[in-house]
Amino acid sequence: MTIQQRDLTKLVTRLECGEPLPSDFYSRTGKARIVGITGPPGVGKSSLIDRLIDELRRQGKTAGVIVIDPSSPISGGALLGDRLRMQRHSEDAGVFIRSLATRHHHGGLTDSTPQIIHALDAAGFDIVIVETVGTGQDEVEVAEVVDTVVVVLMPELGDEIQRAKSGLMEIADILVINKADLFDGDAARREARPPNDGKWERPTIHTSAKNGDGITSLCGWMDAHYAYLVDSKELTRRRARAARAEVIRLLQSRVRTSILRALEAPQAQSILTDVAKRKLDPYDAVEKLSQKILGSKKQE
Ligand SMILES: Nc1nc2c(ncn2[C@@H]2O[C@H](COP(=O)(O)OP(=O)(O)OP(=O)(O)O)[C@@H](O)[C@H]2O)c(=O)[nH]1
Ligand SMILES: [Mg+2]
Repeated sequence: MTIQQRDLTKLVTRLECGEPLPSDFYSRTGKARIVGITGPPGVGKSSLIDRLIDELRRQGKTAGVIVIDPSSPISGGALLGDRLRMQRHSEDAGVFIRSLATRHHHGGLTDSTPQIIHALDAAGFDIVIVETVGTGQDEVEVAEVVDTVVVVLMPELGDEIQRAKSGLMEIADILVINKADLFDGDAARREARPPNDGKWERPTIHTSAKNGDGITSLCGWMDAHYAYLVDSKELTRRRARAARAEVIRLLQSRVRTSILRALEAPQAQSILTDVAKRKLDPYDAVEKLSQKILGSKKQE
């Protein structure tokens, strides 16, 4: 580890507050495997990650974990104990766990998530795991920033979740059906195998975070998926897409800030007043304002 846990904690806090990554960090990223673990509230994502950490550490790998929106509306504070259970790894220098609060109701990413992933990557963790609550709307976001998407479900989910499932299925590289101990599902012992004809066939793995069944198998499939990404050059494509998405997000944020700033100018205020008074059409207002803000003329 090139950076001490304590320094990393401070750095992550600064990133969370919107500071950019120190300039020498980004060039050191790209080595960690980034895995997203997403799924409806309460299916056992955190409990699975807790088990995964054990398995990864047994293999001598280090892990950074980012948990987004830990207080889901359904499970709420009652599961604090489970979150604390994950924190049992906090004494381990090979594990770093950080929860990030989000304003989004359905999970998704916080603005600083990509930067924090980079920080953990540059800090030298072998694998960075991002937990998000996915209910069918925002999960595309997580798919944009990770290499491998693990979607966690459990049998007998409610109707609403069943409907949202298709959105989740679209982004899943690995599908996990957790809580196998509660249902008749055979806690699968399917071993990881290489993709067929160079194509990735999404496996479905039954696990129990409660008794540890299927965790080794899940780890094996995560390794197999990464090997597939490297062999098929899909990793390069996914990372190019992630870089593009990140730049677009930052540009949007920058442009939005300059728009808001420009609108404070008296001239802009009077344009807005004219729109409110129906003296000026909103489109014409945009035409006038965009020339001031972006220095650009209307695009045909
Ligand atoms: N029986 C059983 N219970 C489990 C299993 N995995 C998790 N649980 C329980 O299910 C509840 C939710 O587990 P979490 O790990 O907090 O689930 P989560 O998906 O991270 O939940 P949120 O982050 O709140 O969306 C807890 O009470 C866990 O103890 C499992 O494999 N079997
Ligand atoms: Mg959780």
